[in-house]
Amino acid sequence: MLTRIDHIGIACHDLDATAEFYRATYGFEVLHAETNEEQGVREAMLRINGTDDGGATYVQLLEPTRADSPVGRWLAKNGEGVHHIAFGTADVEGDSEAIRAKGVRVLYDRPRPGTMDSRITFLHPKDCHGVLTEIVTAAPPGTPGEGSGH
Ligand code: V0V
Ligand code: CO
Repeated sequence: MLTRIDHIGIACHDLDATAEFYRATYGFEVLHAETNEEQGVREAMLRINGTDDGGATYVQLLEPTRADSPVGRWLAKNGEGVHHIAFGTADVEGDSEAIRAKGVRVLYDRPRPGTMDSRITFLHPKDCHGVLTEIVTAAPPGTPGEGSGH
């Protein structure tokens, strides 16, 4: 069951400058930053609020590490802006298989590593009324990447 918005993914040219905008303008601090070579992104997670199920909601800032990557291609075509929305669930495998059974293209056979030790998959934007949609299960509480934040 999808229980919350986990994050809004925002594509940017300069991660540090964009994170500074979010800090100076809204007071949102970077909780965590990492590079995901498989996805071709440097990313920063800004924790906005906690949620009823113990997870949290973030803004995820994404800077491409190479032009030939989903975010690199998207930025070249569209410029900076909202790139994807991610819904949180305790069961990314089960929920994404149930969504696949409804005829929506799920991009991965098995969830792949996401930020903060989460597990993620994506739904094709052309099957979701133009929205690239991510399904994410946060790392369990008590592990270094737990979704509840600190
Ligand atoms: C592409 N399209 C989009 C889109 N990206 N529409 C809405 N939102 C987006 N973000 C449209 C595009 O305009 C084209 O439409 C069509 O889809 C095919 O796009 P393309 O230019 O050929 O782009 P590709 O080759 O990049 O393929 C698109 C997909 C790709 C969605 C398959 O971006 C992908 O695999 N995305 C999933 C992985 C990802 O996005 N990773 C970065 C975030 P027209 O022009 O034909 O009408 S990583 C992340 O979030 C992490 C690690 C996390 O922890 O959360
Ligand atoms: Co994401």
